[in-house]
Amino acid sequence: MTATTTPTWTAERIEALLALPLPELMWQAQQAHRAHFDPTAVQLSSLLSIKTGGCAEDCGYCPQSAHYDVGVKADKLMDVDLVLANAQAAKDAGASRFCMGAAWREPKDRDIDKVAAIVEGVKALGLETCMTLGMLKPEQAHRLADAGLDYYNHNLDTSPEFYGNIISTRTYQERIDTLHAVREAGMHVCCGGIVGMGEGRRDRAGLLAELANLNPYPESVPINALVRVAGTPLEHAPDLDPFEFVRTVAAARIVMPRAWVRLSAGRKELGDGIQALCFLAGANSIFYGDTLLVTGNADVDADRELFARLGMHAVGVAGDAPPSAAPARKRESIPLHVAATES
Ligand code: SAM
Ligand code: DTB
Ligand code: SF4
Repeated sequence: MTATTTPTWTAERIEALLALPLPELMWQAQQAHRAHFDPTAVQLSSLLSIKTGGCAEDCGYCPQSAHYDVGVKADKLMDVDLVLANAQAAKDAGASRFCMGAAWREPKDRDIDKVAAIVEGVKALGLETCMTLGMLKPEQAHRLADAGLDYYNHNLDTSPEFYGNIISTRTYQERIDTLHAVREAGMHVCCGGIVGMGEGRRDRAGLLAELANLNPYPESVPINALVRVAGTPLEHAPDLDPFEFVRTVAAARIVMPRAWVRLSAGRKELGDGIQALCFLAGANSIFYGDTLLVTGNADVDADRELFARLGMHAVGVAGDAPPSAAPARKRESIPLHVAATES
């Protein structure tokens, strides 16, 4: 009997996928999608910033970095009651997962006590929980897992080669170390990146290769389209052909066939046509609700209308959970200046 080997996705192989004629790439992605998922079903995650602004890191895309003058006020950690009210509203609106983000380089040990109480409260509402709090030490990851945290989001953002153009205060290896700590603690990994920061196709392939070769690969893969915020170093990042975004989603589906591939930041700017192509390319999750962390998201009514036009539907953890009511506004989306895209 011959031993089977796990295929290894190299950046070269993925770059070749990205270069396929679009109909061929879409066909391969659709086959991978249909092997594991209902292609008409989309999972809804709702996002809340539980600690906004004033972050010590210098991520060049981020409106929450203290290094840039963007007009985002630094807040302290939100009270648990307010988080729970937002979580209930997200659940009522049809979300199955509640994702909470904090603008920290890394949480302090005393922060972990507070966020553990938040995790317990949100779980008790019957929602899946996800947090993104920056770098984690192994013992912090274990404490979050013990509190019942289902997913931890920590993105690699781009290829190892391009990374140094975007961030100087945290290394690629530190991100991988946090992902290992999350995995070791028994939580699901949510890890993806950003498209449109001036990187090349080879960098998009390099990011996907890093993700696909995590063993196991992430259960959840957010693909963000850069939101160009005035005041950040990437404010004037060059326009990217939106079909490159579609290609990236399709390749993500092929190399991580069982993952939830999430259309994340930048959906509003992508427009209905490109989003529809992304769903056909294997995207099966979105961030749903008025705001992302501090910038605006696609409108919930527009999302419902788009799903209806495409004959698609929302799924929850325990079966279908179609959106029933608009989520309550959690905080005013800050009127940051977001540059228009070419599409
Ligand atoms: N501070 C934590 C961290 O960096 O891990 C958690 C929050 S951070 C905002 C989560 C992710 O949001 C980043 O890794 C990045 O991929 C994405 N993100 C931030 N600003 C963005 C922007 N302007 N456009 C697209 N994605 C963005
Ligand atoms: C992810 O990959 N995208 C989300 C979530 N993980 C935390 C954040 C998007 C942020 C977009 C810009 C903002 O509103 O701050
Ligand atoms: Fe801080 Fe996260 Fe923004 Fe980087 S992406 S500046 S770590 S909040």
